[in-house]
Amino acid sequence: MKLFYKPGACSLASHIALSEIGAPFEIEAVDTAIGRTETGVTYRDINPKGYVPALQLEDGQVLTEGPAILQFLADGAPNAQLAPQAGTMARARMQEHLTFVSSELHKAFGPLFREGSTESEKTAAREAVAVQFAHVEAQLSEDGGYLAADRFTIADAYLFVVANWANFTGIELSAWPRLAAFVARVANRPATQAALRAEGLIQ
Ligand SMILES: N[C@@H](CCC(=O)N[C@@H](CS)C(=O)NCC(=O)O)C(=O)O
Repeated sequence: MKLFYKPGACSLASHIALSEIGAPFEIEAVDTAIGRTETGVTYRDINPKGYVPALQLEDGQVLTEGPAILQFLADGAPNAQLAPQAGTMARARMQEHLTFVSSELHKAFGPLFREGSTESEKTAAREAVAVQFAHVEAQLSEDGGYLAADRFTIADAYLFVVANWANFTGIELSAWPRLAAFVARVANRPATQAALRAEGLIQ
């Protein structure tokens, strides 16, 4: 399968999941501004919505929307234990986290990346992110671990990617010490390091 991605974007969560699973996969970078992939393909022919991530399967089908891709990957590789079994309360909790990161946290960052946002829009966005970070801080335990206590899941991969955007948008992550420690913990996982390296974000 092939993941269409943009370095450091939300597609990095799917890249981390693929890396955690460890089966062979391909990646292809997308310049969403011009709508082309690194091999010159018109990206809207792959994902008409124009954004990343998109996952192209061996049979040609394309799956979009990060949380759907993450769950598809986790369910297809049960040995990697990246998601609790479907139908369990633990799975519902993990979906609760995924949905929160997607619809509340990820979207709160929007004006900080959007070209043409005014300073007051950016200030309001930083305040909105801070409100959501406070919720996450309250979820994380004092002594380390992940959203679902001691087991890393795809929700942690997504939270890591989005929380790490603080470092590029003028938000001081140290204001939320458990979250800052969480970001450092996930960053140090070998699979995360491999994905960051493959996207050219670290050496
Ligand atoms: N609903 C989509 C949103 C994906 C999304 O926001 N992708 C961003 C990067 S994080 C993107 O490709 N934006 C277009 C651009 O940056 O030009 C999902 O959850 O996968």
